[in-house]
Amino acid sequence: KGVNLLLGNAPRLCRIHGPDVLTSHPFNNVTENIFAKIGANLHRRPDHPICIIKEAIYAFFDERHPGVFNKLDDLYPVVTAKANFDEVLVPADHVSRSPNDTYYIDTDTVLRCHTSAHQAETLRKGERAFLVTGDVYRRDSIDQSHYPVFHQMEGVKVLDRSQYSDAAGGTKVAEQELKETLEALAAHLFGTGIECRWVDAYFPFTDPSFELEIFFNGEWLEVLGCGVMEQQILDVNGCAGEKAWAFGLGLERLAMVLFAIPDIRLFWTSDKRFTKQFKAGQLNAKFKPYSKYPPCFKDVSFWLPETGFTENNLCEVVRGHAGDLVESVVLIDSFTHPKKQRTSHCYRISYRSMDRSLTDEEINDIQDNVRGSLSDDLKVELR
Ligand code: FA5
Ligand code: MG
Repeated sequence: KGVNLLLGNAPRLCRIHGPDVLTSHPFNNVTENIFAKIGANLHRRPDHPICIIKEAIYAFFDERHPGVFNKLDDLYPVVTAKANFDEVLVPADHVSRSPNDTYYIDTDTVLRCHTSAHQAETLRKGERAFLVTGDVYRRDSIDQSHYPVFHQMEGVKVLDRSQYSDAAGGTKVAEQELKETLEALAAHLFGTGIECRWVDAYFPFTDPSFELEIFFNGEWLEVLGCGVMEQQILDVNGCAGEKAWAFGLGLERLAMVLFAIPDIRLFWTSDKRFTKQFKAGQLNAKFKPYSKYPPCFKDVSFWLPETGFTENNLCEVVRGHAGDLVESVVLIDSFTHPKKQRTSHCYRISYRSMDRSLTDEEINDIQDNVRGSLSDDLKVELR
């Protein structure tokens, strides 16, 4: 079949610059179901929860800093690797650059994996405070809060010179203003009854860096990353010597907390029982689950190939066959055979539709296809 091991079962054809231009490139790892999501623009459908939360965040910034933030929500998700990585100082050997993590159209072109891809170009256009909202794409694990296509809102604000006297002072002021702003945003969205905590983090483009987590459904859920922008990004993009802060919000995660949406796949359903529960401007809706259908668990065990194995490739294979019927993929056992020096993994795949009951037959078919691709494309030895 000539399938690149590293890239799993990717098709080799992808439209890039609009509907008429097709390109094929051996590095392309964009699968059909991912490709089909481009242009869905959930963040621009007024009655969709992602758009509702976007508007609520806009309202917060308009109230706090009237007329200051410029809002962009229609930047194309196909960007250069340079914009996605180099311009935000992602090191050449950083894991996020791997085709295990990022969807590549060719070696120089990716589906943006974060809205930070637009930081540098927007600064170069002369913007000094802006919000960039868009769909982002990542090869990632599968569970209730991870989906390969999701939405982020990037916020950047360059400080006024009058706010600080030297670089160190500017960093302090930026950190403080950033944290105050995001805490006020959380209070604006969720009220003060919500439990939040700051966690130290690392991003190549900020220093210091933080993540904000919210306690939701019995767990700490990471909702955003942020920090004081690296000086170099400002210096080479028309803001020499200035100070700025930046954040990247996960809009699905925020919407899950606000509307009590238990599973990230629901954002993609067209089931009226979901969509009719949300209306533009209504921030107090709480999702009422329609009857929960039973999950079906399937375990799959295999010896890892000597050529290497990554969980993201497994997840991509499962999504390729199951689409949104897969709820989670969890490693439940791993051991290395002492004599053979080979490692075996056992994964539990949970299948569940949010809209209907599944039949044994359709799940068995999907599972057979998954097993087939695992051995044919990922070269594992099924047990
Ligand atoms: C970033 O993407 C940084 N660009 C954020 C940033 C911007 C930091 C500006 C500093 C300055 P991270 O990979 O942590 O960071 O993702 C940001 C948020 O996106 C996460 O906190 C989470 O809310 C959301 N997110 C990440 N992966 C997924 C996923 N697979 N599905 C749904 N939401 C996700
Ligand atoms: Mg993170």
